[in-house]
Amino acid sequence: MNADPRLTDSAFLRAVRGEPVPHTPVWFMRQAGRSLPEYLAVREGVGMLESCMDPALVVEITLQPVRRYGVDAAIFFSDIVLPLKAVDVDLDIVPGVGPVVAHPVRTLADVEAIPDLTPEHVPFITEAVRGLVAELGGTPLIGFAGAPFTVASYLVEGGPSKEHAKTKAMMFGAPDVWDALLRKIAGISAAYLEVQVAAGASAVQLFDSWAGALTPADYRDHVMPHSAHVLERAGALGVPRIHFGVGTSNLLGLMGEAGADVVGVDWRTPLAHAIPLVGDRAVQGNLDPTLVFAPTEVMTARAAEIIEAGRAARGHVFNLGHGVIPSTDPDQLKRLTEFVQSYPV
Ligand code: 1CP
Repeated sequence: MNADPRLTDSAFLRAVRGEPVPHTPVWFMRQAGRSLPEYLAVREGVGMLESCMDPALVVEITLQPVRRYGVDAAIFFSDIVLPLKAVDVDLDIVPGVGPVVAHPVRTLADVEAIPDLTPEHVPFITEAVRGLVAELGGTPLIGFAGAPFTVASYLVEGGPSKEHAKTKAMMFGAPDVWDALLRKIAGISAAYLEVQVAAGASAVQLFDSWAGALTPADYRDHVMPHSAHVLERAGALGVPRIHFGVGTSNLLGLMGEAGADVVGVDWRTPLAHAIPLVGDRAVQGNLDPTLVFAPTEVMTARAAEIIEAGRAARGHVFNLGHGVIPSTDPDQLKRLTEFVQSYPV
């Protein structure tokens, strides 16, 4: 692990450990993908899941934003539902919609029918990560997985959802099924991260994108122990763990306590508010992704405020407050990267 000394000493890993940095490291959630013309070109006629299972394509797509922007970390090109597909859950990622599950999970028997994930289910992931680490040299690769609540939402609803009503109905009304489901997903997500780290990923991010739908008490009682299990298994491998969700200002303390080294903050919560809540941990974020559509000087003025606020944290990794919006102008992200990397530390 971390064989290349440039990795250990990279701005990203230094910030994550709370050490002095040469510049504030920056990467963007969903940097690989829809906003890049070179992405659309290589994806032409290839389905999303098919792309994720093609190591050469995964290497190329993951590297595209690193080449174009010179960001301080790469995020592995995959999806949070890919490990479910790998264990043969009948699902697809439908263009313009997202993950769609053919037979939503409702009963204990449905949960028990989902196999656990072993490395043999995902040889293409091992191959892609190894290939990437060789190409990336001193740029760290962030592996990722979906957190149990967010992945459960797709499995129970059958697709994207705003209210997560069926999911929460199971959580409130069928606690035994819920517990079994979250335990199952936690095992799959942890095993998926273990494969990525074993193949050379330098850090991991656990995406609990939809956890903001929960009250702190419900998160603590019904979700947090399962996310903590995933983070604990990743931590046992010696890599830093980033824990991110959207609309989680009421959960930031718990998301840190779940076992994160870095807490991702969405754009709605000012870093000055978030930092005292996460304790002695680094933060990641949190420019409003729509600010890249503003004039460059408006965008960079906001970025400067965020870097200044980040000084109060143990460490700060600059990012957007959620994923890159598909219609984003790549040139504007390039200017943002250069601005952050040249801003005095
Ligand atoms: O930089 C990258 O693009 C890295 C790869 C990546 C990541 C980290 C993709 C590719 N998906 C994800 C994670 C992911 N997938 C999350 C967590 C991050 C977040 O909150 O944005 C979630 C919730 C998903 C589920 C998902 N997959 C959605 C959201 C649907 C909804 O509920 O609103 C969508 C649209 C997808 C499809 C998808 N995943 C990734 C891409 C590039 C796409 C678009 C499909 C395509 O290009 O055909």
